[in-house]
Amino acid sequence: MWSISVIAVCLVCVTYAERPKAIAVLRNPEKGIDGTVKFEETDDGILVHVNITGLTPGAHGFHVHDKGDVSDPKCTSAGGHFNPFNKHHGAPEDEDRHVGDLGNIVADEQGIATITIKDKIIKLSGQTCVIGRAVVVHENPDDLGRGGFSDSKTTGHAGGRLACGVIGIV
Ligand SMILES: [Cu+2]
Repeated sequence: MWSISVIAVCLVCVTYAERPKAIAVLRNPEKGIDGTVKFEETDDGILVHVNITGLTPGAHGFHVHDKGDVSDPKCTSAGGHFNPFNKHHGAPEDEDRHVGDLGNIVADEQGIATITIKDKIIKLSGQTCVIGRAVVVHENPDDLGRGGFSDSKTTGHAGGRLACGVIGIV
């Protein structure tokens, strides 16, 4: 099942004439969260431009989850972290990490997170293509697998899901 869906998604990804770009729109009206996450391919990896408002100040776990199904308002339909190589959860710079492990975003006192992340593992084509999957922002900080909690090595103990959006082609 899994391999079929990856092939289907990534056939789409490799048909670009120019360098691919993608975007996810994250909205949770109930919590007043609104923002975008833009993906841009460069020679040096993928740039992930985050601009989200309405968060609580501080760090929030930030991942690409397996499924682009955001039908559940609580984002559970997005499944677990995108993890095609069946690794442990970790920090973005770790060898042992899920493909979707993008670490944390930090919101300022106004609840605004504006940050650009550079990542060399996620891609907009091929086996680690994230198009068609979902970006999820969590309630709590991601402990990057180091917190010693029962779920540190799977979810980073990042708690509930505040908002999610499907990654689509621009
Ligand atoms: Cu997550």
